[in-house]
Amino acid sequence: MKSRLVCVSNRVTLPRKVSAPGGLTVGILGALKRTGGLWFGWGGELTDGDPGPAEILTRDGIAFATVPVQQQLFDLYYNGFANESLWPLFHYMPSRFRFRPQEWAAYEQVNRQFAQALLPLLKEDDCIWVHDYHLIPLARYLREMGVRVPIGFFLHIPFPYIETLRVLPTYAELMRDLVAYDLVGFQTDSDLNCFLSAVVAVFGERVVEDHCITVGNHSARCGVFPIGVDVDAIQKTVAASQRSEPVRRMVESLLGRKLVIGVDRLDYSKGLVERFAAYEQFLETFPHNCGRITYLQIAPLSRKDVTSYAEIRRKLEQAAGRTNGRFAETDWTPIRYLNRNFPHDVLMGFLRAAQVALVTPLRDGMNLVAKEYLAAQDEDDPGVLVLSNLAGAARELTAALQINPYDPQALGHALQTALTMSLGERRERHRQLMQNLREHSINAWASEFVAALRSPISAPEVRAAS
Ligand code: ADQ
Repeated sequence: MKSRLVCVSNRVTLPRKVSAPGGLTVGILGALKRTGGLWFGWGGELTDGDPGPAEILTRDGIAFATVPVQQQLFDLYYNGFANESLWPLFHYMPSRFRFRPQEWAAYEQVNRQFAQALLPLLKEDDCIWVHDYHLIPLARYLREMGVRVPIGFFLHIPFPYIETLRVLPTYAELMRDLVAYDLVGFQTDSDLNCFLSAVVAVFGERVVEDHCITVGNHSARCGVFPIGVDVDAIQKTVAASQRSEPVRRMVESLLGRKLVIGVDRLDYSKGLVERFAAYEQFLETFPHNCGRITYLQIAPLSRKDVTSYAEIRRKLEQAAGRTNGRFAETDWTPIRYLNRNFPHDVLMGFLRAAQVALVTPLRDGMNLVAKEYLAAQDEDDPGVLVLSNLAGAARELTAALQINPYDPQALGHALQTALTMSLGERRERHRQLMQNLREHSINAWASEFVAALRSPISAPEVRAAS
């Protein structure tokens, strides 16, 4: 019998409680639905005292084990070190980066508490898969507590080049913690190469051989595991959701106008401010589109307690108000801007209805919305994806219309090209993109990572960086 899979992430999304959707939730649930197992992490509660043992709820073969985080640590750990130090730096935005030693200390302490709470739940032949930048030190603490089972780590966001990473005063400690894993996985070749640049800077060239890093008496492997989507499941969902009330109402409200869509968590890395500015410029440059297209931007609020997120929210409200004030007619609004979550099936129905998707992050580990949009299309009459060349997805989705998200003119021209593209070209691009999507599915992502983690060192299935 295969060993049990234990996934660990900062936040556990309990069944029927998807309030803050994100790519990580989609990925972990996708992996655990296939194999069953345990998902451990923060359940969303804060406590004044000791976090205590995990609470466990079992549904459909998955055990959800949640712990609270201490009130006085949460803000420092989550809003502070994770989202004001690591997130901006790993997204190559050092101007948004800040470092506070007490936040780093809280980050380490929460990781230690996670390890303590996970320890009693572990079985001898488990295999642990830790997700994302909130939990980099977890393996080290688990090892110190005597855990000997394989522990892997997957980074959902980009890994920066060493010269950017060096901005972080504790970068060497983070590198020490990363190489304490048995397997470290990245979204793209470029992230893996950046990681290796940091390994060499911290430990020297001699420690790396064939994507195996040996420090002291421990060896860690590293590889590329691009996350994907479940194409068949999305197509099934779309078929049903097209007839659903919210999707029908939205489509009817377009009155035959073409729909341009954006779906992103409200985050500065997603390039929304730049996208809104480019759309305003687009309406100026190509005025015949006025009254003929509707841009629907869905951007649920995230990380509300981080200052820079409040600032970007204000900027977007102003930009949407300005564009609508400037171009709207009594019977037409250029931008519909919504800060809401939608059930997954409704969202897929919206994506299907759009002739163009704008996915223009300033930096992104992968970007699942780009892939979901493609999977949701009608292959006989597919829409066009306008994609940032700074998203991890751009490495695979080369048949999308790729642009630099900082260049408003390029974005405007790509949007115009997308709106007027012939059916033949749309079909051909879509065909190529779908091939890619099927190759790098969510199933391939999870099964390849877990197989590599379970297999002994020098696993051939760990893909090398090119
Ligand atoms: P995110 O930054 O959250 O993920 P993304 O990959 O686009 O970004 O995933 C977002 C997910 O949330 C998608 O599945 C999307 O459908 C869903 N979603 C977004 N808005 C929604 C809404 N209003 N209602 C319902 N669902 C919504 C991080 C990294 C990415 C990486 C993923 C997965 O930042 O680069 O692709 O993890 O590894």
